[in-house]
Amino acid sequence: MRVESQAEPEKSRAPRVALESTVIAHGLPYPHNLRLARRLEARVREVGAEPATIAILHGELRAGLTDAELHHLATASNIRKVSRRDLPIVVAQKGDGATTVASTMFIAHHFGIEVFATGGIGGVHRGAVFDISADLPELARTPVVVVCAGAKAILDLPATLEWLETHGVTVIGYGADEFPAFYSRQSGLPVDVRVDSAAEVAAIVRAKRQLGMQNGLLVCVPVPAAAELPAPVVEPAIEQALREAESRGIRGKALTPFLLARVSELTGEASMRTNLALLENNAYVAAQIALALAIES
Ligand code: PSU
Ligand code: MN
Repeated sequence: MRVESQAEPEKSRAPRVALESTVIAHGLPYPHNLRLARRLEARVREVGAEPATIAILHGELRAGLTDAELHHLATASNIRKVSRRDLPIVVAQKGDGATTVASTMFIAHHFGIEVFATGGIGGVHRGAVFDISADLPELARTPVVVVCAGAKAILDLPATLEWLETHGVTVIGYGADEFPAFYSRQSGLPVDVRVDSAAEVAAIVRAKRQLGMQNGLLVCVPVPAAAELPAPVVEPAIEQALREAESRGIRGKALTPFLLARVSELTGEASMRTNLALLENNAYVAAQIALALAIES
């Protein structure tokens, strides 16, 4: 297997921030997805870090894409949604794949990238059907800092936090006392610690390293207030989308993309604007954390 990173590693290079690609290929419609992919990279560069959008192209693990490759991910119809279990398949078949939080963490770690920005992590789905995102066990086993706006509100947030606690994943609120609910700033559920700077996150990452802990770490940044969708506005749309998924028998890897797209339609794209705003904000915070970690480390 050939494994490539676009830029050659060198001592003096800017600290890198990984970005996921499922949100580009399966999370947002064109042209919003392409604009977002470029905007996230620009946000990371503004802070002085280097963006590395993660994907699999022609079976190769990649960290850092050209603009033509971003365009391909945003427009092609044969891009597979790749979580951890799909990795060996798409590599063996020399296919193209967009990476979820789980597989982006795996590949980021492979390339020595320690910080990763996403929108919202996957988690424990609501309802009786047993469905837990591979994002959670990846957080328990791979030492990457994941910057997010909490878990997507389509999920069972209390159960998601319980899972993270059981498996020893530290949940940090960035300028927040509560676990954010993706579209909204609050969930009523506490985080393990509140921090108010990137330096404080870096200190926790270093302590975790010194303790020899191999797990990841979750940094939760509430969506900027101006872009927030209050829970009473978004919750009816989520409940309707969940009922439709149930009656249409939508399960497995198709469920999260379906729910996100339906909530966007039902809220007149308000939820998509919120999604875009929080993704950008998370990229910005992740770049600051990457810089803070690069100082005296
Ligand atoms: N958050 C978004 N849009 C997305 C996702 C998260 O705003 O498209 C993606 C992420 O890649 C996440 C995945 O890892 O959904 C979770 O999918 P599943 O529940 O099937 O594990
Ligand atoms: Mn699932």
